[in-house]
Amino acid sequence: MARAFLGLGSNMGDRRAYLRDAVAALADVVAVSPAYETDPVGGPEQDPFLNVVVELATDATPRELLEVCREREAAAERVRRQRWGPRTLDVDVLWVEGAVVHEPDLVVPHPRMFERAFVLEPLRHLAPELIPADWVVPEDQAVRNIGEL
Ligand code: GSY
Repeated sequence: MARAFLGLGSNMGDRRAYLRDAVAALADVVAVSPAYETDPVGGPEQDPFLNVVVELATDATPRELLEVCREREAAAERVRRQRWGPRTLDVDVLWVEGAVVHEPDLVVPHPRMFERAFVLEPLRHLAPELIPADWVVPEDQAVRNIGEL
């Protein structure tokens, strides 16, 4: 069994429901971070996201986890009209214990996770040892803990 973390975000429609439904459908969930309301990072002007990080104890490979992420996005009838634009659900493989992957459609650990407050602040509740010692939330990435999902 490996420890693994997935990042989930939504900024369209009933954000909480999209996240709750996705988490409920995941196998091997060990813990769910508090939900964070977060400023959008990148892309066009858009509404704030709700983000959570989920911890799994899993035998799945990173690629199998990517498939799980895609299935959850499809189940949310993911709408995304623009690259980096608003979406009903985004699910990313963030980190898998012992795994380093560099493939065109899958990079693990996630290449931008250590720059993103919407990942690191929820992750801090589950795996504080993964947060860089010098990490501070950038001024342009406001995040607010809104409690249990
Ligand atoms: O990469 C995940 C999708 N995404 C997000 C997100 O989940 N939260 C915030 N705050 N900004 C984002 N920009 C993108 S793209």
